[in-house]
Amino acid sequence: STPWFPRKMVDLDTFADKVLEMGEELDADHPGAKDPVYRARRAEITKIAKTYKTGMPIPHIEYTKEENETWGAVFNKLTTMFPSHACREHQYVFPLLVQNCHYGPEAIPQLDSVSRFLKDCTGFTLRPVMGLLTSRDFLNGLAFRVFHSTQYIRHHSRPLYTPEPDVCHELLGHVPLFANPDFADFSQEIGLASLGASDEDIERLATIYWFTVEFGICRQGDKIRAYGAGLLSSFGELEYCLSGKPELRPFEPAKVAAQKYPITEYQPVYFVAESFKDAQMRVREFATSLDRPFSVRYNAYTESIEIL
Ligand code: H2B
Ligand code: FE
Repeated sequence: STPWFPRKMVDLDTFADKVLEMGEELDADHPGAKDPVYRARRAEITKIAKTYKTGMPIPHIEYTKEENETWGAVFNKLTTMFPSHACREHQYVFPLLVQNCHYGPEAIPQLDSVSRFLKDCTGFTLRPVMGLLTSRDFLNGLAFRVFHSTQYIRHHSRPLYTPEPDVCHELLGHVPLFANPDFADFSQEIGLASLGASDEDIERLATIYWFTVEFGICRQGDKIRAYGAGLLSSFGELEYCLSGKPELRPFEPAKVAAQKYPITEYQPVYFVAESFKDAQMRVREFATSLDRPFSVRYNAYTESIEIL
C-alpha cells in the first residue's frame, strides 16, 4: 500500500514534532553538547518550530551578540570564496539578499524576511524546523516548494564546524539557490517524486538530493562551480571539491541514486550537472522508473497535490 503523504500545505504541520536525533537531544560529539547555556538557548529557539503552523509569519529571534559574532565569522570566511567557487546563480542572488534581507556580517538575517523574499522570487517558502526530519518528510516538503530550515546557530567554540544543519548552512548555502527559478523547479521535482514513494525509492531520492542540493557541482562555460549547500557552507570542502583531486562524474540520476557516500568527511566523488533545467528533466525521467502506481501534480492555486 502507498505510504501516507501530505496532500495540502497544512498537512506539513504534522511534521513539526517528528525530528530525528539532534532535534531535542544533542549528540555527545556536538561541540555544544556539554554547554547548558547553549542547550537552553537551542530549546528556546526550537520551541518556535514546534508550535509553528502553516500561514503564520516566522517569529523573529533576537539573536545574542555571541550568536551574531559566530555568524559573522562564517559569513566573512565564506564570502571571500564565493566569487571564485560559487555558481553564477548563487552569485547573482547574493547581493539581492544583502539589499532585501539584511545579509551581512553584523547580524543573522531573519527567516521570515528571507522566506518572503524567496516567495517573491520562485514561490519557495521556509518553515522553521527543530532539527533533522526524516528523508521522507523533508523531501515531501519540497513538493510544496517548502524548505524546512533550522533557526538556531552552531556552537560559538567552533565557528567553522557543525555536524548538523544550522542557520549558517541554510542561509548561506541553500537560500540563494532557492531564489533561482530553474533550481526551484529542480528541487520541487525531487519532492514530487517522493510523495507516496516506497522506502527504497525514498532512499534513492535522498541520495540524489545529497549529490545535488547538498553536494552538487555544475558546469558553467569552461569552468566548474559549486551549487550544493553543503559545499557553499563549508570553507574546506568548497575549496576541495574544485581542486581537481576528487573524482567528477556526469549527473545521471539512476547512477547517482545507487552511489554510497560518507557523511562526516569530504566526498570522494561529485556529480556534475550541465544545468538545473537539464538536471530537472533527468530527475523527471528517473521518477517515471520508480515504483508508484500514480503520478502527481502540484496545484499552486490551492497549494495542494493532485493525483493523476
Ligand atoms: N532535515 C532538515 N531539517 N534539514 C535537512 O537539510 C535535511 C533533513 N536533509 N532531513 C535531509 C534529511 C537529507 O539529508 C535527505 C533528504 O535525507
Ligand atoms: Fe542542507
